[in-house]
Amino acid sequence: MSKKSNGIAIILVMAFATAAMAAEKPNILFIFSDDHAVKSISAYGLNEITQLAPTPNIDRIAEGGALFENNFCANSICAPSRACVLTGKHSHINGQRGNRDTFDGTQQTFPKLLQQAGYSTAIFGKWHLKSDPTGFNQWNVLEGQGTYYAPDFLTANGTQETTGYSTEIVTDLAMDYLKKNKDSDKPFMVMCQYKAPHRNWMPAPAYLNKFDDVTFPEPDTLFDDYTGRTRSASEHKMGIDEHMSMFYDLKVAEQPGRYNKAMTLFMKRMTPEERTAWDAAYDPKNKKFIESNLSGKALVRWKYQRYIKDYLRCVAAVDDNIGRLLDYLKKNGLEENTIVVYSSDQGFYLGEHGWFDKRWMYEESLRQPLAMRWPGVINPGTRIRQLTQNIDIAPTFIEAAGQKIPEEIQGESLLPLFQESSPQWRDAIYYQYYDGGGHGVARHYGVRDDRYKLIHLYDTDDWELFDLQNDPNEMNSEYNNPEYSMTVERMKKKLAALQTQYKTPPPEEGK
Ligand SMILES: [Ca+2]
Repeated sequence: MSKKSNGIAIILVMAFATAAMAAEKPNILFIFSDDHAVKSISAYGLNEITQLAPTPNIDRIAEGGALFENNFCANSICAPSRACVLTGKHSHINGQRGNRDTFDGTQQTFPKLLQQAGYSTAIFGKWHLKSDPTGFNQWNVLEGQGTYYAPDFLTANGTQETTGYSTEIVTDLAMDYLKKNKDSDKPFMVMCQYKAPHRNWMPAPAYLNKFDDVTFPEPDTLFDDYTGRTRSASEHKMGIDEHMSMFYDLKVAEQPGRYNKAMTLFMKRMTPEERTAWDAAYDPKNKKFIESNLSGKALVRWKYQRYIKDYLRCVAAVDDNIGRLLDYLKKNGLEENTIVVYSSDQGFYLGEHGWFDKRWMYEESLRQPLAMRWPGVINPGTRIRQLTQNIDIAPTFIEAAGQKIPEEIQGESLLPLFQESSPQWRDAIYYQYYDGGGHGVARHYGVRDDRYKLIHLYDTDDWELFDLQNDPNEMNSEYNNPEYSMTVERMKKKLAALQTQYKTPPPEEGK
């Protein structure tokens, strides 16, 4: 089939789909977590983590629709990624370059366009954009990063205090909204945005002893020595070995000189019953740890186990609560006409390169999970291999709602990817991280295609090139390898073309 006739076929299929959509606009349930690494989602495959800690409910979304195998964020940090999702634009255009910026809520966003299309819109949970949410009929958002226990919510009517566990409360708020709108003629668009599994990984009471009898295999690069790359990786401040706090991150009770104010305040938010459950779970494990007097690699290994287990305990609660939402849709006849999306703001290091946290353009933090179920439009079991990005979510929802995608949106609607024949699609994605200094990560931008990744650490003018096919763990930059000189040249051209396309300012004008 020629490209032209292929295009016509897609347009015809889309025309039918659009006609069907116009008759009844789909509801949208957008479930979004924080820092959830692709590697810990079993829909992406069984590995050393998911075989011990599967995510059956996220998998339900993927199996009932599409799993995006190559989905990426545009800027791997919380607030910027959220702004990319809302606007469909890169950080330098939407203005949210780092976590310290305040989101300009007067700009165009997909929730505003959906409201104009007749949707009832709401957001519950983590917002993290400082300004009040705009474009929502209801918003109950966590104050700043929010807390795992007894989180305070900001609303249009002031602060709402709660007791209980964040993931469960956010789910309850979303379900209350769905129940309240049950008899409404309007389609809904609900954003259910969990704090979990963000640092400092505090599990819910029922999950405190989950994985106690399990030892998770360590990633191959837990003891990375950072040779093979530019100086920047070695200048990190996100090591499990040195940069995790014993009390705040690892829940070993406070010791003299190890006081952590934030963790103490988090603990004070627990009810007496929650605190009792917490101490009953951690005290015996901590006692055993202190008595073992570990040091060196053995200590790093212990920290890794404590970290990965707490992270996965938080993920397990997210997955269970997604199950509650999916069951509600099914029970109330909403399954057929609701688009359900699961995603997270970026990926995360689960011990790879010895790290926790995100920010880098390396795979673990660049990859962003994305699964989308839409019965009748997306065939169950669909696998999308094209390079997609968080800026594609807004135009997808706008098109699904039967609206015209504004010209200035930089992402692409994902809808053409659901057709059987391959549509024309981007062959590379652009990335830029502006929030220099946090966790020792230097500012950088880069380009990734289906095999290579070129990174420019522009403050020191260091370049890295990775061949993801031969070096999936990104341990050796090939930038100075003469065998890759043609590839470097080609990727630099691609980078320049994307910077022109996305109107990126010269780096010195960035923040
Ligand atoms: Ca995040």
